[in-house]
Amino acid sequence: MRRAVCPGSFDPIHNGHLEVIARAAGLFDEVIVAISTNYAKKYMFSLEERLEMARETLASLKGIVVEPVGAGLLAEYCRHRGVSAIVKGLRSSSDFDYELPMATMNRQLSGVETVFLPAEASYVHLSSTLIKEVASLGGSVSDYVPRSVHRRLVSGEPSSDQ
Ligand code: COD
Repeated sequence: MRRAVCPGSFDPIHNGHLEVIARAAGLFDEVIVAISTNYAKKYMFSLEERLEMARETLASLKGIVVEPVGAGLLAEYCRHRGVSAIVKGLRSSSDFDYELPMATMNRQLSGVETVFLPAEASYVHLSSTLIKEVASLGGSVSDYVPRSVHRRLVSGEPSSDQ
């Protein structure tokens, strides 16, 4: 079985992420959407909420598993879970410059390859950070996030553990 991982904070998951995850599911037998928690980082949504939003949104797609990934090395997680490829979406050359050293390091650490998929043109400008900023200032983000995320963004309720 060819198993891949799409790692990220997904704070929150948006249509650019979803598009890459769906394409990855067409290339691999199983795709793990691995939601990370970095304790040095401040999230808008708790880990439970980020897992819930991803699961609600991806429920209809076959071959996708959503799970949390701890604060340790992604390479170690890949070895432990029998993952042969990390799939990342690339929006720009600066994404590539940021990702390339990590891809090389992950391959040297555990033999896992990184597969880069070019971002869909209509989502190339999307980031979770920009979406949260636009939503917090009253702009419409309904074209950019799934319904379960939109509902939480517009309710403006802070997550319970932040
Ligand atoms: N279109 C397409 N793809 C997109 C878009 C978009 N509009 N926006 C984001 N993406 C993709 C990118 O590939 C990104 O990597 C991924 O979605 C997740 O995005 P985010 O913003 O949710 O995730 P990040 O950047 O916060 O996640 C970083 C990781 C957790 C992946 C990274 O820090 C990591 O690998 N950490 C593990 C610790 C580790 O092993 N460190 C050593 C590395 S060698």
